[in-house]
Amino acid sequence: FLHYNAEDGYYKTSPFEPIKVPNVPLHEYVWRNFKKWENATAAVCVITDRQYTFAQLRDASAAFAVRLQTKFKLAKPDVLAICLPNLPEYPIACLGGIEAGLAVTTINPIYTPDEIARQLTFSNAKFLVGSAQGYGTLREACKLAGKQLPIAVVRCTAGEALPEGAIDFFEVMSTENVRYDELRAPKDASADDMVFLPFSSGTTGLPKGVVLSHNNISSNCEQIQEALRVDALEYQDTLPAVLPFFHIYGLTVVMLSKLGEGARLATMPAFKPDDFIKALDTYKGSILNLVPPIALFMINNPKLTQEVASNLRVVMSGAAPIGQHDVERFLKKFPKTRFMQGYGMTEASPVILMTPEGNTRYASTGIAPGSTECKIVPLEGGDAKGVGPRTTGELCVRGPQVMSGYLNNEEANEVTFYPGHWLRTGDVAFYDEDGYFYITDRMKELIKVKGFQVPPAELEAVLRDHPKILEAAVFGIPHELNGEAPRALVVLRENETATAEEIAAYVAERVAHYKKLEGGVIFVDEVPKNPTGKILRKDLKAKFSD
Ligand code: 4UW
Repeated sequence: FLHYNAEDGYYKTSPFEPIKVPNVPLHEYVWRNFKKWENATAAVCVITDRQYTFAQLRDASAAFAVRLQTKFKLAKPDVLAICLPNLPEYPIACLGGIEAGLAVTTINPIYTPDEIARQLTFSNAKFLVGSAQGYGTLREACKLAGKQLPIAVVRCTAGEALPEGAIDFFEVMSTENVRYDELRAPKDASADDMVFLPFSSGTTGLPKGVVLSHNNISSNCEQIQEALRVDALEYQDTLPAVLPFFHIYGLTVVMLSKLGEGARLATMPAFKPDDFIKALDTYKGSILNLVPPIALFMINNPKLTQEVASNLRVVMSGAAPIGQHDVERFLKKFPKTRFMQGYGMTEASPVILMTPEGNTRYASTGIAPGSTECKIVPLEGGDAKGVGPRTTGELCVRGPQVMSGYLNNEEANEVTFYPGHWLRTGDVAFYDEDGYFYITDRMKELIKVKGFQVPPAELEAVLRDHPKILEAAVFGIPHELNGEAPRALVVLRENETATAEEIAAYVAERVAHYKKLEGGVIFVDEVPKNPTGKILRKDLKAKFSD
């Protein structure tokens, strides 16, 4: 599967069959086989046991879609924002918005009002779905963004009151008195229209809107299924859904691809050891998508025995590197599971590589799924031609899952793609003679904490707003459990003094907690830069990581 041509140099294609691009609206794709399992449970809350069958989930989504159109007068190209923890209602909000013809932007529910406001502004969202608990934060965010959005809230427990001014989500998804025949597909709808607008910092700078189409996401679901083979009718798979749905990994790989195959989602609003164990034990979790810190938790927690996890047949890790040694320890403790690794990024819907069945190369993140092409380009770029096996360079990818580009950002698109719509991942990798890829480093400035994106530019902007700070540079240092931790170099203004604790606390107040300067603050006289004023992050890492 290694090819060569004059334009691309060496590139790898997939050993899997090419996938058929579904070319239908995403909600139709997800529900395409739902008749086979309509009375099975589609989503259940591990905390409250509140649950929906596939038929209930589909009907509630359609009801929500009708009300978005008729009551709230929303239509393509409006954007729906969802700022929810993992709840069984999440897919209702998401697929309902899509069925109404809207694009969906998903927001991290632990964001600060400032962070939420920024995404509301960038995405130009017209309607917001949140939780009753988060309502105050959402109101504040709307105020900061200068928007008066309708906010529908999910009440997670029976006793929870509806906050004043909020719309009851249970009412807008109610199937009572709904006129489904009033639902209108957008006139000029195409499966190449934007369906999701998640945010990613890509190779550099602040978060940017990633335009993902119906076909991008449904193609990726097809690619995942080809390698993973969920079979609801044979295995009645349950997926403990602990990875957040707002992140592309949870959204596509966990929520949409699994609902489309008839698996049951056991949702958890946050990672809590006891709930997680309950999802495996009581709810019989059989397929589990996780990030490396959760794999470490499973290895080290004595309560989590092979017996508790006796239904677990597949485990898939991704979003950050996992050590070969940890995979081996995992398999020693859970020998009956198939351990897979996946690699991807928001800009590719996200899956780019997956380890196939029977894989024992645990240091590898796998091979290209169906219809995906990969090449390794020398780090200095040059004419962007791919190199042969066992040579490291930047991994570039092409396929039906790759975004069309960042929203309204030609400048970023220009540097993110090589000619021929090859997406530059910003990751350093090589492949072996059999086409297995190995991620060895990250050349982009992004920091990943527990698999979440922490863009240094965002923290640098927060630091620069501090009255005592003249300049700042942020980079990642290795962290045993979380993978990486952000560390800041800070130059104070003349005659100012400050302590590291004071600066770290200032940042902590203004960002979601995983973005905190866990790696510490170092005061310096100047930040090392190249002649054009660009921060030399590689040098910072080398010089200030100890
Ligand atoms: N090893 C090393 C990995 C790996 C990795 C990602 O936040 P984003 O944009 O996106 C993600 C997507 C995670 C994901 C996708 C598909 C999949 O199958 C799976 O696991 C089962 C996980 O996190 O961050 C993208 C960046 O995260 C790093 C890498 O730097 C990439 O560019 N990354 N997966 N297995 N590093």
